[in-house]
Amino acid sequence: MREDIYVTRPYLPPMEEYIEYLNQIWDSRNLTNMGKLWQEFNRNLLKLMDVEYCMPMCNGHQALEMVLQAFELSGEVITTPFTFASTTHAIVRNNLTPVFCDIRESDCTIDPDKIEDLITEKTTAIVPVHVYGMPCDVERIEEIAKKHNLKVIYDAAHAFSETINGRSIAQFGDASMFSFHATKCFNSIEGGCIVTKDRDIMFKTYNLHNFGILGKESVDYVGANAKMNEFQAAMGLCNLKHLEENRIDREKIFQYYFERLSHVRGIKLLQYREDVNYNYSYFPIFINAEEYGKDRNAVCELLAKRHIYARKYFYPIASKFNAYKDAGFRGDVKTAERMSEQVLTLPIYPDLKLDVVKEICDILEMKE
Ligand code: T4K
Repeated sequence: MREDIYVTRPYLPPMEEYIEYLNQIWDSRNLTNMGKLWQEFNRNLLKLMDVEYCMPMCNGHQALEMVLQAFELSGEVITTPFTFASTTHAIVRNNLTPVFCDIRESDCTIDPDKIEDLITEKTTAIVPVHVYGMPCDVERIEEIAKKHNLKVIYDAAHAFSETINGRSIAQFGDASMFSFHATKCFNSIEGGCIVTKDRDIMFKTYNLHNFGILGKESVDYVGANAKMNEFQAAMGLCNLKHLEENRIDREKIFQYYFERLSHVRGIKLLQYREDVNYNYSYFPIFINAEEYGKDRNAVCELLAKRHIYARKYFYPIASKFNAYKDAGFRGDVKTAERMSEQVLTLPIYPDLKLDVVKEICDILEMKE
């Protein structure tokens, strides 16, 4: 019998490549606190993303929380509910109020046409999400932010290494957070980073992530511990070497799904742009029960019976979280609600066999 199939599987480099770095750690006895491997990893990230400042951290969530704190925001932050729990939690844990903006049907990112109506005198920032690695409308968002004097902090957890019209996605907004979690297209076991062109924000985020310590005898901010250790940095360094070959392997799977599923009645795919170099981390499909004849949950169960574990990323949407049920956060998000009830993200990872992808497409085309 074939193995169980999950929505993703972490890429692991050849073990001897990791062991080379482990030898360096054993020699140096430097395990954490911005050591040599962390520094080397950071230099490589800076080059790859073509940004002024970058800082690897223990995970993407902490990175987002810290950078939001560094901006010293107050009041309301406009964001999307169509995302992982981390985005809104990072806002709420900074004592900010999320205001939910609806998404575009074409790519599930925040709808720029709906942002301005939500701006009040309390609004201080926009936190859009490049969900599934689909770039937000960065130009429109920048225009709106400039006009209303708002900060833009991207949750770019899914968008590592992407480019828009040849330009690194990391260059947009006042700052961006990328996740290097095991389930992402690039991993440092757990991990993430912040990028920005603002020197002061980077300086402050750096200090915040190390307890707010400024010098050996000076603690200037109420920080936390969000440091990336040397074992994580080592995995990041190994995996960077395989980034492009992995992207190419995922692209093949993406193309196969796309060709087979784009014509299935009742299944909708997102609109992919010619000018974006995608990382192909996710393959979301949207099932219209009336047209397809089965709803999303039924399809999910059908696949699970064959030991194929697709996921409902992102259901429920953040505005429906139990955690926020008494919070009264505002926002009319009908498109996000509908899309989240229809979505199923299919397995995609570099070594997923094409036979399995074919099997999934056969099931979805109801040939079996
Ligand atoms: N913003 C956004 C938009 C995000 O999507 C995320 C994280 C963040 C912020 C925060 O970034 P981090 O702090 O995580 O760096 C997973 C991930 O844990 C999470 O990182 C990710 N988003 C989210 C979309 O997916 P779960 O709870 O669905 O993961 P889990 O454990 O169910 O894993 C999914 C599948 O992956 C499993 O069925 C099997 C496979 N898997 C997983 C792990 C951890 C493996 O094969 N090996 C593994 O080690 O959240």
